[in-house]
Amino acid sequence: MLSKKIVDRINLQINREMYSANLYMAMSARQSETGYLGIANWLMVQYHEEMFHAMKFFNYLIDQSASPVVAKIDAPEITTAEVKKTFEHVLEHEKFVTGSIRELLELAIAEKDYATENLVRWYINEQVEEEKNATEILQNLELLGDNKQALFMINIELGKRVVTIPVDFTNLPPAVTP
Ligand code: OFO
Repeated sequence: MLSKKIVDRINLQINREMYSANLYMAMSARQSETGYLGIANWLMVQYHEEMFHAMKFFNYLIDQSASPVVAKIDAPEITTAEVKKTFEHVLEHEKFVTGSIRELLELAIAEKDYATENLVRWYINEQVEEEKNATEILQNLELLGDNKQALFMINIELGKRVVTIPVDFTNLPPAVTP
């Protein structure tokens, strides 16, 4: 059985994952408006990834006979459609999420909650990937230069990204199986 502290903290993380999903969906909309449909695609795939992250925690609470809470999600603040600034925002946000996941892991360890610890370690690994993806895009922008030709190429490249998570991620096997 999970402690109330752990359940509350997982519910906070569900909210943060759903905020992440909305943030990337909003960024995707801004890129579509400026014609960068490949970049918009990459961000929309990221939206699906984030909903998968949220749902994995949601299912874990269900598996543990605890109650997931679907709370109010803050509206994402997007101040620019500029591509480099957008990916700087993505990286900054992912670093925030990494910190949040680390906090959750530390709580699980302090509570000797080994099942939650196992689950959260999956997210620790996932965050390495999340930060790496944003860093690589920023490095490519640095290498190619932040000009229209470079952005055109990056737009084509990011347009190739496809969703690799299960299509129906609401129906996962027990969440402790990463
Ligand atoms: Fe982008 O990793 Fe979840 O939030």
